[in-house]
Parts: sequence; structure tokens; C-alpha cells
Amino acid sequence: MVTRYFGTAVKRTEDLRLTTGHGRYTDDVGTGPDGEHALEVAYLRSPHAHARILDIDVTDALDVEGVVAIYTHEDLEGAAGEPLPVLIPHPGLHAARTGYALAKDTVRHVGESIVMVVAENRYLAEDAVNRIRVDYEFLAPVVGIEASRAAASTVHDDVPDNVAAHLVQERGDARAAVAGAPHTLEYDLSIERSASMPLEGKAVHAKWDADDASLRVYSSTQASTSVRAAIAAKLGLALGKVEVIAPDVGGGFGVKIVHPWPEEITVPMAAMRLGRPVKWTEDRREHFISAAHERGQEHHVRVGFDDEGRILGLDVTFWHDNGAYTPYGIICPIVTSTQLLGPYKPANYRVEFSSVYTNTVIVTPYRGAGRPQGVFVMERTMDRIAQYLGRDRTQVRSANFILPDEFPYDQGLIFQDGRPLIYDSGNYPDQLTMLKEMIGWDEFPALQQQARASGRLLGIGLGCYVEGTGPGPYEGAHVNVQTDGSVEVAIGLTSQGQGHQTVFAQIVADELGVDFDKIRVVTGDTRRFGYAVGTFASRAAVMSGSAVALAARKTKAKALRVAADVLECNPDDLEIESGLISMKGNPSTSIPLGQVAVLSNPLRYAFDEAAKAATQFAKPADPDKPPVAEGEEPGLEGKDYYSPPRSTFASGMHAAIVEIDADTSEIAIRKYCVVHDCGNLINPMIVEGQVHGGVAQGVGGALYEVMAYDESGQLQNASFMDFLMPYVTEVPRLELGHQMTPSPLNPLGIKGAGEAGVIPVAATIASAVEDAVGLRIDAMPLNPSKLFELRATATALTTNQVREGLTP
Ligand code: MCN
Repeated sequence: MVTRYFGTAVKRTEDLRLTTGHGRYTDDVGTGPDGEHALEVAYLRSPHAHARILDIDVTDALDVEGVVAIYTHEDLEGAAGEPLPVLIPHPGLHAARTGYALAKDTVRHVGESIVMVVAENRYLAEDAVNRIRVDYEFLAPVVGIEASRAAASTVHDDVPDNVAAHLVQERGDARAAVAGAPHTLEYDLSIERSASMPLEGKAVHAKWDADDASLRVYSSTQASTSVRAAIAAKLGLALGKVEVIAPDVGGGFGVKIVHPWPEEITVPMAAMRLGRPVKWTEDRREHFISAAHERGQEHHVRVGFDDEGRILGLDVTFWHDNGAYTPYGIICPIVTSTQLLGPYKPANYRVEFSSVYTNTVIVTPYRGAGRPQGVFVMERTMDRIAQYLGRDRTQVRSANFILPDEFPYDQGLIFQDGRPLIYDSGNYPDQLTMLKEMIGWDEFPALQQQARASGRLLGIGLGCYVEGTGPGPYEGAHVNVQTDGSVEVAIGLTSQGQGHQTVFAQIVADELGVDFDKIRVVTGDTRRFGYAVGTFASRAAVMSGSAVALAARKTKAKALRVAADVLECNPDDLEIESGLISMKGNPSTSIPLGQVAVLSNPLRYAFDEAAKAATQFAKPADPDKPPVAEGEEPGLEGKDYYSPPRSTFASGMHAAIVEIDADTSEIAIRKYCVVHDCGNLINPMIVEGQVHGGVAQGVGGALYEVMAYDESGQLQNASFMDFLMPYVTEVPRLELGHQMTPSPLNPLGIKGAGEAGVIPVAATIASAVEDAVGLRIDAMPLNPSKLFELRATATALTTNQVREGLTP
């Protein structure tokens, strides 16, 4: 029987190594018995949110024994001293500003690096940092969206209104539709800042080879090929003289997609100048104050609808806090503005956003990237309409769904990838039916009544989303059959824990007809695969998965061609199973794949057993033919690239039952159900793991996590003692249902899954809490003390009064 790996819950090959302490992270590079001791780096980072640098005195620091070098902006040469790049420019981003690898003249957030100290070890480097004196002229800090909009002070002198970007997209005439609708509602909604918080922070290790004039850099990155390009450009090296390797990476969740981080320039620069390996490993406080955050947005919504709850006009204006600089452009607010629509088709839609500067850490995509905010806005809107009309919340959603026979569905907007926002496939009504059954939606009112009678506050809620995944422009893969029949697969994008070594081996196993355990997948190493975009936007399965399948198909076609020549038959008469190529219907006529690999090498050296064995198949050389046939290449390998026409759209719905402690307002999640559609599943167990992880992060965003900046721009909770993440006890058990509507856009019918779990959690919990306490939830996260205050100020209003539109 042919074993199929695609679609089965194959155990993750990477886990034994990682869970038994055998992972090799950037900080481990060079630490083995033969490792060359690396110099270590500490940065002096700005203690002020906004200040002009008047003078830097490093004299005392240089006296610290063991200090090897100290660099400031003045020491950065050429392109290294220029501003960092804007990675994704956009016409709406009219005032893009970026920082420097080391601050020049002005600092714009606490944590911005000013001076780099290289020493024999980190302790000495930190001691030296403490001896550096910087004279600052304090400037007024701008903290929070409100202060930024007021523009009493500015983050950048030449951006007087603090607005980095402004964008409007509209389909139809939303304002006229709202004005003319039978019913209208208007309200504000907000979401606070949070952050990715991977277990491993950023890390860079660089080694300069003076003889070869080349650099090898290890970085805990989500985009090794892009980091390579950035280093080459900034340090004036040819691309071929820079290798970047992402070894094991302890989570990224978005924050490691930025490239280059300042340290990815300064650490290699120091290695080149000093001729010794140099490394830097971020500590947790550094990560809080100098990596990236996301989510902070404020929204104003006007909606007009009919008696059925169908949206006739939706008019959303929002403000996005992008922090001090915009290296990653305006991806997050563009995603909010387009993905807000979810599975719905409002007749008219207008969205306008402003992305504003503040003196806080930069904002770049964090798992979900703008979608949790958009879903919060849309799902709160659905709940409000339902409350206003006195209809069931699922009915109002159903009335607005795009229907299965309407795909492909053009939302009439431009998506984050610059392509039209066209949903490829989905079945939202069926998804909702599944979800309602799983959570017990129809039975819940009776349960709720019963609970109320005994003083318990139970509530049920739901949240729906659509997520554009797998954006281009391209990814590639290389499949290389070894003479022993094993297969080496290389892809250019990186892994941070998603299980890529497993899933791509599953695809190759099926496509090539090789046993799963014979396949080894390498990711994120520019020596092995030099052209790639990176791991973000839930794109690896769609992009690299497709490229891997295409490369494996190419390799298989070649294997069959060579084998057909040996076996003197037509390639179509052959099949490959468990690494053996044989005649269909006549398995005794066969040749192992490894021996085809030997025969594909025209030199046919008898170095190993496989090569010796292959000689039985080798034909005498034809003196009239070249050793490599025209149109063929030596080696049994295939390389291919995949470039999709546009993103594919995954979707899902979550539902929760929560219980609120009547005295303390503590919020407990009693039941949590997820229905999820990421097209065909490569590995259902990995997808479930991804959804579990996403929901856990979503619970953090819904109930606990904020970036508590004070008015002076100091982050008050920059440690795991104060930044509250959910423990395992706060993450609910999940019930998960898969729906599969394959994507017609790629060869495997896949859609992405890596971010899905996190997206609708805040919206779902808000919906459930609102149902439990009968009060409007307009802002997330919602912790018990906030809910307690909300309930206390609202005691004068009954649930029905709230339903009628009164605001507490
Ligand atoms: N998968 C599958 N079948 C599908 C879709 C996906 O089996 N139909 C599998 C994939 O093969 C892959 C995993 O699910 O092993 C996630 O796939 P995909 O949706 O393509 O996402 P990426 O692999 O591109 O990973 C990026 C995504 C993002 S954007 C963030 S943020 C995130 C996430 O993945 N960061 C993570 N999940 C993470 N998981 C871990 N452990 N660590 C992170 O930093």
C-alpha cells in the first residue's frame, strides 16, 4: 500500500531535539569545544523618550579592562551611517522616517541604541556602558494616539502633525448609505498595544574571514535572505561575500521579520573591523524597549443597516500608533482596513486611517498583524446591530455573509500585497452551523437563565474572521536526491517553531515517492538557498509548500527519464514507491532512486556502495553523445519557484462561554470552540498546535497584555514580572473543528494557518463578557479591575436599557 503523508498527523521531526535541549540557537554558535570565543556586545540605550544628543563621552568606558572597541554614529561609515531602510514603501506613507543603526543627534524612544561597546564578555561590556556619559537636551515626549493627534509636540521636527501616513479606501458611497439607512449606530472602539514576546529574543553572531573577505552571520531572524541583502548593502560587500544563517529560532511571532535590526548591521561591522567573532544576545528588558510592539489603535465607527441587520453602509475611521519610526511601512493598518470586512459584504464601505508617530517603540506586525483590531471592530458592530434589533447575533452575521456560490468574491479594495482583495474560496454559513453545534449556541439561553437564577453570570460570544494568507511574491525550493536514496531539501525561508522540517518532508515524500524518514529539510540558510522572501503572513505552507511540491515534481520527472533510459521503457510506464522506481504492473523491473542519482552524475565515481551498485545499470558510454545529454543537467535534483497571482483567504469562527465572578469580576473561560478553514491540511496535528498557540496569545491580548507607558514615555512593565501573559491555567481547553475549502490558487489547495488562532479571540471574549454582564465592551484588553469598574458605574442601567442603546 502506498503511504500518503500529506494530510496525516506525522509527528514533528524537530521536537525530540528541541525538547531535549539539543537545539542550537544563535547564542550557542561558537560555544562548542572547538568554538572560537566571540567578543560580546552591550548597547547604551536611550533612557529618555525624546531628547537631543549633545555630547557623548566614552573616556571612562575605554578604561574598563577587557573593552575592545566602542562605536557611536560617528564611527559608522558609508551606507551604515545612513538611515535604516523603509522596507515596504506605500504612496499613502507620505512621511516615512526611520532611525539609524546607532542614533544620530536625536533619540525618539526609550531603548534606542546610541553607543555600542565590544568587550571580552558581556559583563565587561555592560560595566563599560555604565561609564559612558551622554549629555541630552530633553524634548517633549509624545505618548499615545491622543497626544499625537493633538500635535502639541512633534516626534519628527519635519512632520508637524505627527501623521506618517493617511489612506482612504472606499467601495460605493458609504456615508450616503449610512445617512439613508433605516437604522444607524455610531461608537468608538479601541485596542491597546501588546507585543510578540518570543522566548528567545533577537541575537546576532558574526564572523569575518579576512582571507576570503567574507562574512558569516547567524541571526535569530525570520528572513535570512533579506538580512543578507541588508548587511551586504550597508557594509559595502558583494552579496556573494555574505552568508546569513538562521539556526534554531526560539519563536518570532512577527518581531524578527524586520530587517535589518540595527544590531544586524553593527555586530557584523564590528566583526569585520576587529577580525574576531562578535556576538550580541538581546536580554528581556532590551526586547521590551527596543524591539517592536503592535495592536494600539483607536477606531470610530458609523454603521447603517436594515431591519434584518444587513449592513448598508459602514464608515470606519481609525488611528494607528506606529511608534517612533516606520521601517515596516503601513502593513498593519492596511491589513486592519481591508481584513475588517471578514466574511461579510457590506453594501458600501469606507475606511480612512492615519498612522501617527509617538515617542514609543516602533510598531511592526505581530501575529495577526492588524487583523485582531479589524475583527474586533467588525464583530462588535455585528453584536451592536443584533442588540439594537433584538435579534440573535448569529442571525445578523448570517444576513451579511458572502455565500458559497459568490466565490471568487471581489471586495473592491486593494489588499496589503497591492493586489485586489479577492477571496478565493470559503463556506461561511456551514462554518457557523458547525460552530453553533460545537458550542451549544441554541441551548445556551436556557443554561444562562439557570445559572442566573443561582447568581452565576454566564455569557456566550462569537467572533468570525477571514485572513489573507500566503502572499507572494515568490518562494523556491531545491530537492536533491543523494546516492544513498536519501533526499536533501532546502528552502530559503526560515523556521521559528512551525514544524517546517516535518511538513515539507511530508510533501516531498508523497511527490517523489520516498519514505518520510529519508528526507531532511534545511531552512533559512543562504548557503543552501539564496533567494527567498521570509516567514510571515502565514505564507510558508502556501508558498514554500507549493515550491517544494513543484521542485519534487521536477526531480521525479528527471528520475523517471533516467530510469526509463536504463530500463528501456517509457517514463510514463514507471512509478516510484518507497524510493524504488519500477515498471507499473511489473515491480521486478526496478532501480533504486539512489542509483539513478549515481547515474545522473556523468563522472560516476565509485566512491560508495550505491555507486558500485549502480554500475550494473550503467550502459557503455556512447562515443557520439556528450556525457550530459542536451537539455539535461548533472545530478538528480530539481529547483523550482512558486509565485501566486494573489493571496489566498483562510477563515474561521471562534465561540466562547465565559463566567464572570459576580463579586470580583474575574473572567473565566468555561468553553472555547474553534472552527477553522485553511484549505487542505498538510499536517492536522501541526495546524491544531498552531491554533492552540494562537488562541493562547489571543487570550493574552484579550485579558492581560498591555504596554504600560507613562506620560514621559517610560515603559512601566518592561519585564515578565509586570507584563502579564496567560499561564496555562488561563488558556482554555480547545475544541477544534476543521473545515476544508481548498484554495484554487496553488497546486496543493492550501491556505495559511499560523496566525489564525490569535485573530478573533479579543472579539469573541468581548462578545461573551458583554452577554454575561449586559454592558458594552468597547476596549480590549479587559481585565477584572476594568470590568469591575465598568459594572460599578453601570449599576443604574439594566441590560434592557443597554440593549436599547443607552451608554453607561
Ligand atoms: N500547515 C498545514 N496545513 C495548512 C496550513 C499550514 O499543515 N493548510 C502547517 C504549515 O506547514 C506550518 C504551520 O502549519 O508547519 C504554519 O503554516 P503557515 O500558516 O504557512 O505559517 P508559516 O509557516 O508561514 O509561519 C508563520 C506564522 C506567523 S505569520 C507567525 S507570526 C507565527 C506562526 O506562524 N509565528 C510563530 N506560528 C508560529 N509558531 C511558532 N512556534 N513560533 C512562531 O514564532
